[in-house]
Amino acid sequence: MTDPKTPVPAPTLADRVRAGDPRAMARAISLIEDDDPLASGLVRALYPSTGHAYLVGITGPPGAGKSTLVDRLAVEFRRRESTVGIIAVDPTSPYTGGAILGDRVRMQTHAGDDGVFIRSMATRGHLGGLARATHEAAYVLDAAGKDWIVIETVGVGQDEVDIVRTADISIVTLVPGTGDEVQALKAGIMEIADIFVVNKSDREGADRLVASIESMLTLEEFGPHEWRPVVVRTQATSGAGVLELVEAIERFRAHAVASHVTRRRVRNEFRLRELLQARFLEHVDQHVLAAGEVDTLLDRITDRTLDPYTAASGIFDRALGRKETP
Ligand SMILES: Nc1nc2c(ncn2[C@@H]2O[C@H](COP(=O)(O)OP(=O)(O)OP(=O)(O)O)[C@@H](O)[C@H]2O)c(=O)[nH]1
Ligand SMILES: [Mg+2]
Repeated sequence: MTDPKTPVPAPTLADRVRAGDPRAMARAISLIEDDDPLASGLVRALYPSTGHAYLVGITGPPGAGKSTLVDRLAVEFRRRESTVGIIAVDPTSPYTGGAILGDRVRMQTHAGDDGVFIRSMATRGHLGGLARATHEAAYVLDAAGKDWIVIETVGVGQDEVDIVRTADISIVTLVPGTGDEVQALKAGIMEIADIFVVNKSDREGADRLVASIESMLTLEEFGPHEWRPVVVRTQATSGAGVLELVEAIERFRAHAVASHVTRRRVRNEFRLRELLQARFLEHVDQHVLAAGEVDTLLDRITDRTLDPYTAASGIFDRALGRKETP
């Protein structure tokens, strides 16, 4: 029995997140985004409550209609009485008003609906890596009980591609008549697709794009797979094809139970390695390197009186408390 005079402790931020409080969720993600010292404790507290949500990664060239499509997906998930968290990794407007403005516009579609939570994340300024921050934000939404978490990234950088590659399902969005498929091939995002979306299928060239994706899928390096990627045509502005897309997602989800486990392991490996890297570098910065030492080393490496391997080995040995290599 608790003593009636003992005040009931105020709910922690983690408690409030678990209760699905949107303000707590927003605050939690901000802590993560800011690399706040409180963030790691928060993630630790939330982690046991994660693992329920299904993570949908969606990527593609800038302006392909990803956000419009994600909004439509959210509507469709809501119709099925599932809750949705959306993380838009914003490439264009880190720390400017752009992301926030975009959020506001998108929020309007789901205004007053607690079943949808939307958040933009800036790509720059994450000390521990963009993937880390995004995955931790996904933990927050997961712990808050969201059934689906959709992460939108522009398929331009390795970080962005990795985020989508390690989601439970990876969707690549392309647009007719823009030579997207060639670009996407170069960026290495064709290989990661479980589903291809040909959006803006109202435009000319949709048939050609579908055909060229299909023919690419017959190439050696794209198969044979446990799952053969499917191509879905959509028109995000009207919502045409979105039902087919959700059905394709459901099919993949039902089909790919085994690869689902593998994906999560890959994602966890990413997280673990990222954290180790960040921790090690932090340790080196704080406890190993003397003030101005990096500059001196860089000067020497630049004028070639020292090679980077020797420099790194020396720092590594000192970090481990070994005698410095001569
Ligand atoms: N004609 C046509 N326009 C579309 C379609 N889907 C989206 N658009 C338009 O394409 C433009 C870009 O849409 P967004 O949803 O912002 O695209 P995005 O891929 O999220 O863009 P970034 O996040 O900036 O890379 C908007 O003007 C949309 O209205 C479509 O199916 N057909
Ligand atoms: Mg967008």
